[in-house]
Amino acid sequence: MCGLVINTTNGKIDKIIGDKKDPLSHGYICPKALAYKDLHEDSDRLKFPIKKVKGNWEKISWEEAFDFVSDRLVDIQEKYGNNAVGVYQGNPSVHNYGTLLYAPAFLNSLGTRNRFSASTVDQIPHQFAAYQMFGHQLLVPIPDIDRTHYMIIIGGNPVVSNGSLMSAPDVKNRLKAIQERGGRFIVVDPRKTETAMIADNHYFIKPGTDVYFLIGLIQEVINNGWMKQGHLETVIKNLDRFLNTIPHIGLDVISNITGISGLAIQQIAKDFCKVESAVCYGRMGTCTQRFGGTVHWLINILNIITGNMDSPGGAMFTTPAFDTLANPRTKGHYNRGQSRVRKIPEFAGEYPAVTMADEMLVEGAGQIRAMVTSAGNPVLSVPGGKKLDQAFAGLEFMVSIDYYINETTRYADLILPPALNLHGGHFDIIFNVLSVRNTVKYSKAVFPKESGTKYDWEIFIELTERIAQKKGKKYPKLNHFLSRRFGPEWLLDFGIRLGKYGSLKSFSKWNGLSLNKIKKQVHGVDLGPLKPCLPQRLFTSDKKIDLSPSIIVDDLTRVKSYLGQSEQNGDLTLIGRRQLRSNNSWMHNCHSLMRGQNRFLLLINPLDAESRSIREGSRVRVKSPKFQFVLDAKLTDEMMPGVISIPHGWGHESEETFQKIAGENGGGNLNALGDDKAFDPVSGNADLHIRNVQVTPLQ
Ligand SMILES: Nc1nc2c(c(=O)[nH]1)N[C@H]1C(S)=C(S)[C@@H](COP(=O)(O)OP(=O)(O)OC[C@H]3O[C@@H](n4cnc5c(=O)[nH]c(N)nc54)[C@H](O)[C@@H]3O)O[C@H]1N2
Ligand SMILES: Nc1nc2c(c(=O)[nH]1)N[C@H]1C(S)=C(S)[C@@H](COP(=O)(O)OP(=O)(O)OC[C@H]3O[C@@H](n4cnc5c(=O)[nH]c(N)nc54)[C@H](O)[C@@H]3O)O[C@H]1N2
Ligand SMILES: [Mo]
Repeated sequence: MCGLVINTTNGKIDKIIGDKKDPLSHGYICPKALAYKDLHEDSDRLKFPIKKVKGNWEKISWEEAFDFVSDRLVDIQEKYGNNAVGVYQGNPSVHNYGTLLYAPAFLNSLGTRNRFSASTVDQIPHQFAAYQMFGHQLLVPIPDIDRTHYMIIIGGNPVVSNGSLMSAPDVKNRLKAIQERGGRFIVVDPRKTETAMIADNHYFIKPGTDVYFLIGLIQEVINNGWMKQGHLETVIKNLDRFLNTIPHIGLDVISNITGISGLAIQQIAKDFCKVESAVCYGRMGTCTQRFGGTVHWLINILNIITGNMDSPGGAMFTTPAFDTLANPRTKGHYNRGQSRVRKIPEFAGEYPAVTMADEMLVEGAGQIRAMVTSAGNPVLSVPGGKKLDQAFAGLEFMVSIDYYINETTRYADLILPPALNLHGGHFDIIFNVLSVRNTVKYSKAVFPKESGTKYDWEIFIELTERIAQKKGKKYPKLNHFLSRRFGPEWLLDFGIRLGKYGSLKSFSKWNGLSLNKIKKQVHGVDLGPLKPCLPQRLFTSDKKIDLSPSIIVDDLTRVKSYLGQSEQNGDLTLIGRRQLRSNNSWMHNCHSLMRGQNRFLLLINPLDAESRSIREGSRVRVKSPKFQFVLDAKLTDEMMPGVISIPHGWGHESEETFQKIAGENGGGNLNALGDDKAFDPVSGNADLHIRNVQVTPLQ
């Protein structure tokens, strides 16, 4: 989302700098932006389709590739049924407007319910809570970081990530600005992160216990009579039901299970309620755990009952120029079916990624026999990496849309490489929904498409049409014409014109926004700070916020049942670590990101190290019931005792990956240590905490 100025000569990138005039990023950029030069020049990046023939990759033409893929997919569906083809869409799919606008038709043409994505190893709990409370999975509250006076950050490390579900370029200065205007922010995290380092306070919390911390805060608010709902008083429903069901847990019990003292909880609750505006924000750490869905419900509740929802300085909602929420298909639905093997309910048209391997491996009617992966690398990014290796290897057919051979796409029979987005336009459909300010920008292609490559949307169109045709379905002529002739931009333009600021919105807006008008403002258009918009923007049929959705309230029984259990003394819990010069499992082939010291290190508290005879720099073996590997240890007080950390996305151990630099910087697959049985049954999100881990020094 950061505005970039890219200087080029003769097809080469000379310099990449931040665009000072960008209304959101104001000149800020992160190392990933600079690495565009490496991506552009990378000779390992695929530029034509390849097919595996007797174990070797061979170049083939696009026409041949499209025919072959559509033949195989339709054959398999005819033989075993539509659900025999599964689809996994990875994270960059949501950064790619072509994919966002054209993949849905492709998925329709397949008609499979076996859909998976990186969302269920990431943010599904946010979407689940939003769907249950506000009626739309994408009506996710965004912290108004630029105006708040007090912020609780639970399980997020925005200084490294730049803010997630809170897109906030240069977040470090935005956080410092809270302090400069006399406010404060605190971090609750099992690691003293880069964000915690600059916070007013940091509290270690035992992984997976945030639900009790939040119950503690909410109890304090209620018991002290600090509840106030402001303009939402008439908009909420089932408050009494909530007050009757929220468990009463003593602060001493909460303190024992979370590791945060009762006094601290009392103080935080008081601080939160005694300022002009405050916001509680949870992110990856509060999602990728056993209580993700319930935690995100409680975070919303805390903001609502303290008058900090839909109000400046609290949690607010965006009103983007291209409003994807206006499309009824994006609303979401729940439990329209259950997964075949583990009977997990569908949410938003997909099943949890943690059950993808089961669906491929467990034999029987409805088993997945072929996979399509697009912009993803589940072998490294989803728990149970070794099981996924086995599952992908055993498929009858697999096709991947990706410009790299990675740890997942290496199992494909064919890889269809899209053009780099630098070689096409860029527009943030999703991230403008999740940003801390309403802005809009179209970034035009820096280079023309490289010869022989195709955009993601072109790949989707070709496959969609062929599959529809082979299944005897007519592809609508008008769609066909518009989609091919104008690409995704006609849909983009249409959406912008119909949107809040658009030229078709009303007669008085005749000079409103269109894609062309946005294109003319190369630095982007500022649409202003987030504005209160409830109840109008709610998607619930009664225009009320439900404070007690049954499906979540019922989970409180499970929450209470864990109170009696305590982790074994001396056990270690392994958590992941996101890195500034890395992007999940990829961009590890970029020289500019990989140079410097080894960053694939185990972080361990000196107390835990001492009891295991581990010293600074010791080579150690990390072992879980599922897998093991060896790496160097770093002793640091930044880890909570009992918790260790290894970055995710590594494990480029195979020579087969064909990414030279990534291969040289192998590391180990954190998610192979993890168990695909660990997940949050409410939202379906993966629980990425790896328990019962042993760490031993090598002799
Ligand atoms: N243990 C642990 N596991 C995690 C996480 C964690 O914190 N800890 N984080 C989770 C999170 S938040 C996420 S989002 C997932 C990510 O998991 P995935 O989405 O499965 O994997 P990525 O590493 O993002 O892989 C992206 C792939 O997309 C390709 N790609 C990039 N741009 C494009 C494009 O425009 N088009 C196409 N077709 N391909 C493209 C890249 O070459 C790369 O191969 O990992 C999750 N896994
Ligand atoms: N440079 C860079 N930027 C990125 C990415 C990247 O890979 N590199 N990835 C992008 C993506 S796809 C995403 S989703 C975002 C994620 O953005 P963030 O959520 O801000 O980033 P994380 O580092 O995953 O933060 C999760 C934090 O939760 C903590 N944690 C783990 N378990 C628990 C727990 O049980 N309770 C609590 N309270 N905390 C816990 C971890 O220690 C960690 O500090 O970042 C995006 N930005
Ligand atoms: Mo993510």
